[in-house]
Amino acid sequence: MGVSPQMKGKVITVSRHIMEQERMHPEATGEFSALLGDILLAGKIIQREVSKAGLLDAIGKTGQVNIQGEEVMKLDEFANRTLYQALDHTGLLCVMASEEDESILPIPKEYPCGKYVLNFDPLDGSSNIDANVSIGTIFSIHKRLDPGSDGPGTDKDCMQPGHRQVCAGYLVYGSSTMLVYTTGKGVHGFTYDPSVGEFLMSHENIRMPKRGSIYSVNEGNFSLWDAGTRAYIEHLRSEGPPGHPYKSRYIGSLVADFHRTLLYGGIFLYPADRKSPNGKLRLLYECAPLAFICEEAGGMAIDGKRPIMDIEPSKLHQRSALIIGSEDNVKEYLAFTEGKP
Ligand code: AFP
Repeated sequence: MGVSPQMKGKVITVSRHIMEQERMHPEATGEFSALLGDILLAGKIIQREVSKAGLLDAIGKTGQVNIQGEEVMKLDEFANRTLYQALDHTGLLCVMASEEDESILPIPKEYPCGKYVLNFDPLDGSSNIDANVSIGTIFSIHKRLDPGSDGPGTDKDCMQPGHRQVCAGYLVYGSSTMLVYTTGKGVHGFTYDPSVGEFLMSHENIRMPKRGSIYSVNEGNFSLWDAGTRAYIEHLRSEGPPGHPYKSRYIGSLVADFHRTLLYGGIFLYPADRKSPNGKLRLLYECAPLAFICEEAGGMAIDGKRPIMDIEPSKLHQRSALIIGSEDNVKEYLAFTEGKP
């Protein structure tokens, strides 16, 4: 990772960063920059509520169950509504899909439709809110399939494979709030400065270490995994790199576990198991966007066999296994599961 540009006396906001990148593309209309700006506006509002969660009656369960069969918490609903309302009227999107909603989210009839499609997980890791653990918003942007259309987008627009993403990113609401995003030209991190109300570049061109010594997995599921995955985790427990045993870290909040893996290297696994034979995490809202970021930073992301970015979704809420992280660690996992350690 390079020296923070702020250290060099430059203050780079997200809009300046995009503008500088777009200068290299004279055909750019500035619409994309506006779209990211609106996502960030929603992110600022969500982070404000997240930071107040302990003070207000905002935490606690609503008692409802979302389509994944999980309990919905009040902040999930708030984040979901905030993102939709920040983006429904902009004329930039033709459709949205959220992890919290069973069907696609159409643009209201009174507003024009645009050329982009947004998939998002409004508040990932929300079962951790009561414990003050870092949580996040994950987003994935595609172009609509029919560039000539100005009508409403469809399920198919939302169900494109990861390799067609034009942007992916996440906001992590932790000890500070950060945006990490890629448009396929490197991965960049911006930290929110509440005193100026802007995200300022703090991590330029993030590169994931080629190998790391941290593994992250819910080991409570050990007995449910296949033999290869069990053998791999047993290897990490017992071996580790010479003189440097592996460390185990698992928060249970994907954005936070991934963010650490991106910066420090290592591997995060949510493999398929007997309880969740197709994996637990959602392809469109969690796996594909993080896979785009990971690959752009030099890492690897697979579902156990195939690259996540190659998977053609067949359902809006499709689940997938996810093995993601430093290239050497993911290759080593593959060697174990393919029986060639
Ligand atoms: P919640 O949003 O319900 O907290 O789920 C979080 C999550 O989707 C993802 O962020 C975690 O990595 C994963 O689930 C944790 O799952 P386990 O509790 O099964 O380990």
